[in-house]
Amino acid sequence: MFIEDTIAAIATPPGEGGIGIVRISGSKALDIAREIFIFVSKKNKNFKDRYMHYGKVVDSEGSIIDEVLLVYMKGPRSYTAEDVVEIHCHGGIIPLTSILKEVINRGARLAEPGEFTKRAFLNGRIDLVQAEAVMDLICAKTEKLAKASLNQMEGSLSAHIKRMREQLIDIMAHIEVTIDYPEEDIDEITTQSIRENISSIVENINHLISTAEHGKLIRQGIKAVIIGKTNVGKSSLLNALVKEERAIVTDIPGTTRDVIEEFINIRGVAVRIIDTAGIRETLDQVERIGIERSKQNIENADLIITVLDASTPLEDEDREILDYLKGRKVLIILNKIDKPVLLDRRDIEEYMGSETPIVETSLTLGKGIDKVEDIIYKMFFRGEIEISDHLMITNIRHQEILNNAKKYLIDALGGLDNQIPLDIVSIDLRAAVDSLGSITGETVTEDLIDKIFSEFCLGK
Ligand SMILES: Nc1nc2c(ncn2[C@@H]2O[C@H](COP(=O)(O)OP(=O)(O)OP(=O)(O)O)[C@@H](O)[C@H]2O)c(=O)[nH]1
Ligand SMILES: [Mg+2]
Repeated sequence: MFIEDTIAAIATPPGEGGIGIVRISGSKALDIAREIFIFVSKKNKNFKDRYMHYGKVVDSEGSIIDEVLLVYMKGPRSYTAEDVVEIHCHGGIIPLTSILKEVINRGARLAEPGEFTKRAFLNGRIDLVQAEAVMDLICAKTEKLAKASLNQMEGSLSAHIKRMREQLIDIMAHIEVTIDYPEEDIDEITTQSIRENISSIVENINHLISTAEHGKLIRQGIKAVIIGKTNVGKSSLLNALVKEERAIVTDIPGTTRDVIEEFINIRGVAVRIIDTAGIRETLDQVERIGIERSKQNIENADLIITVLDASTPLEDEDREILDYLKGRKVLIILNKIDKPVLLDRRDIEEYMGSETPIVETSLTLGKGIDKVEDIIYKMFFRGEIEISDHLMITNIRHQEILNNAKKYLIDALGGLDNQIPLDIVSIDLRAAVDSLGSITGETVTEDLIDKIFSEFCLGK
């Protein structure tokens, strides 16, 4: 595909900053640079490929807009694989928009969101997985997602998908040969080896799909809800985890009335933590609505952190709450252990089963918080996943496609079992090959490409 026009955009976020960057990509990029840029140096008047040039940007009347550094990257050795010019000016809205306006006046067009990366893809410099990973890296709120994205940007997932696709194409070629020479009996061995090869690819896909659950947690974070009776220390726990006085803490039962939400980062994993109104029988209408909300929040939580007051024996109200949580992912906090402890942790183990993790804390003394974080992390990331050497599916689009490809392969295996002619089996294999190709973008529609890139930010 040949892309004719030259695009431009402000590549840095809006607001004030030390530096702001206007980026230009396309065949006119260098001409535009020549028109608006004046070299300060008397000796050098040439744009050297991938060098920083110091000078001034001027408008059509010759008045100076800003003092800048300009870098020219000749295609294909640039982000878009086209000629790219970046103008590094002062990071204020006026210099940036004035320079952009000047660039547009000289023949560039305003870029659409993600269009620079889309060009990198259309020009064949990166594939779709890598392009999507760029956006994931930009939007990543945790180190883990950033790391997984970086891995994908470097092409590890793409290479893996490509390999599976090539293996399938090999199998199809093999089948074709067999069909072309029907006189040579298709022996059992041939079908057997085809079956084995397909099975091993299915296994491979299964493995990738199995990483998607982690991938989803890494991308979206964990939703954890803190519940318990009134006055047990739920808001104190939220504050301790957030490390600031976010929620009001008092010794009056029923202090928290509404749901309070915060994001915390536990060892690179985003946790959305929600403090709720303490659950108790009450006639207070506002409090009742709060309690109703507490219960609603429990429904779609990944983790329910139940706080109990260790200085009072287990009461019916506690048991009611615990009953409500059976079969869910629960972490139990025995708080206020600085006071004489009247609650026996064995009672809880007996009640909830010995696998339910229990942590003892004194939130007023700041004891046990590390342990809470540790357990939350381990409940979701058992055996410490090292993303650097693991392929991981973090993108729902990829996950759905893998599921589809797997379905086709299972159909193909079923066909082999039922002695369906090989050329029919081959149709399923072709469908699987096409599916896998749409992950990396080898087989993909224009609509899908537009949709993916439209979700990017401007200037990327
Ligand atoms: N001794 C002791 N007191 C604590 C501890 N943690 C919290 N408290 C006190 O218990 C009282 C209630 O704490 P909160 O964090 O407001 O409890 P809550 O569960 O959010 O209460 P509601 O919002 O009313 O449901 C406050 O006076 C806290 O200072 C602890 O570990 N030890
Ligand atoms: Mg509270």
